[in-house]
This record gives sequence, C-alpha cells and structure tokens, in this order.
Amino acid sequence: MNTYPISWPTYRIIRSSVLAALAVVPICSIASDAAIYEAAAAFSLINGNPNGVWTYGYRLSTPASALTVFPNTSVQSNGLSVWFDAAYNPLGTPSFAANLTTSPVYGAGMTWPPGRLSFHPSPIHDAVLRWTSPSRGEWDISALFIGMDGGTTNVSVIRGGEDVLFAATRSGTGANAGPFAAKVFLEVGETVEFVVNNAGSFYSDTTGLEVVISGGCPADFNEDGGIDGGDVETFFHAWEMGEYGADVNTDGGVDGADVGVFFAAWENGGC
Ligand SMILES: [Ca+2]
Ligand SMILES: [Ca+2]
Ligand SMILES: [Ca+2]
Repeated sequence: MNTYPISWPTYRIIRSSVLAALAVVPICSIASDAAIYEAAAAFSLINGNPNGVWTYGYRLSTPASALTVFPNTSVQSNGLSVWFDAAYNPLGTPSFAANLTTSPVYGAGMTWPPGRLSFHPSPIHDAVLRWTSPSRGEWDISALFIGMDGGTTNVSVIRGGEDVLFAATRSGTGANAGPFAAKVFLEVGETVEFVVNNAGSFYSDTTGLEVVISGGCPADFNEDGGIDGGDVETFFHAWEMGEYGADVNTDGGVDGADVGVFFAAWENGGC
C-alpha cells in the first residue's frame, strides 16, 4: 500500500527533475557491492535454522520433495560444528559441518581449514543450502564445490526450486566443481539452493562449499542490464501502484523512503 509520506507536489518535482536529467545520464553497468552474503562466514549453530538468509536442510533425491530443516546441532570432539537431524542420521548423514575454530580440524582422513564449510548427502537425501533473497535486485552469485573426500557427488545450483543454474559431477579428493558465477535478478523471498547429491553411493561424499552472494541493487529496476531512464519510469509506475517490488528498502511499505533508496542507487549507476 502506497502511503505517500512525501507530498504529491514534491514527488512531481522530484520526478520531473529526474526525467529532465535523463538526457545527460549515461547508461551504466552495475557495480554491485551493496550487500555481501558469504555462507561459510555466516555459518553458526547458535543463530537458529534458518540463520538469516541461510537455511540448512535436506530432502529426498527426487524432484519436488520438500525441504526438511535440520533441527539439531553438535560440536564434535574434533571441533567440527554440525547441523543434523537426530531422527535420521545414518553414519552422520545428511549434515552440514564447519570449522569455526582458528585451527585446522581433522577427521575421517580429511582436513577442514579454518572457515571451511562442508555438506554431505545421505543414502537417499540431498543436502541443501538455501539462500533466500532479502531484497529485490540483481545479485552476483558464486559457488565452488570442493572435493574433500574420495566419493563422487552431483552438485547443483537451483533457482526457485526448479531452475538449474549449474550442475556438475565431481569425483575424488581435490576434484572441485565450479567455480560457478552468474548474475541473477531476484525478488524478495526468491531462493537459490546449493545442492549435493550422492550420485549413487553416499560413502566419502563430504563436499566443501564456498558461496558468496552480493549485490541486490535496485537501480536496474526494469531488469534490462542497464541503468537509465527506463528504470525510473518502471520504478515510478510500480511505486505509484504501490506494488510489492517498489518496496526496495524491504521495510514492508511502499513510501518515500523507497524513492530515496532507488534514486541513491540509480544516481550512482549501481550500488
Ligand atoms: Ca557418492
Ligand atoms: Ca534498466
Ligand atoms: Ca519500503
């Protein structure tokens, strides 16, 4: 709902001045550094699950099965911090594990350097790291799947539960998949998932995972890859209609503050 905390005449002045300036505003590429989300750095046992934008879960290795959120945590004797499900845990899987200490952690013939995050499928489940977009905009998404053990895994990056952005099979210690990198325009609440599947056998399938997601810039509001007057027109149309997407500061309302956030990004040619 548009609550118009700036007056209509003020809005008209802002809009007309912006539109008048369009002729001298170059089309810019997007430099997205407004927000950075890094999976390993954010990993925690004490922030709950979901942990902000991150959800640690697992699901049957069949299409469209629902995600189960890991309910349990433990710190293993070797120092690894683990999310798991005590109700289903054959040989400690499926699970997420991270070394949140400042020293290497050793276990099962593997080494977790400080800050390393890994996940592991079960005999019948994929392990899934889900990221939920906190704001509308273009995001830079990167991922690397690290071969930490001798098994073979299928790894993938999936948008919205069905759009496969990346898929690969990796096999053996030191055999990584990726890096994957892409720019993806997402609405608030859209998801990107990072998935490990057992590729037949779940033995020795520990797979390291590095994910960095940055951006979320609203400047390219019409999603055409450039920042220009078209974005102003599209933004104001959405704003006037009180559309959900115009809530670019993600505070739940569409008002003058969103105009400020949009123009701050737009005038910078990005974020
Ligand atoms: Ca396997
Ligand atoms: Ca644009
Ligand atoms: Ca808002």
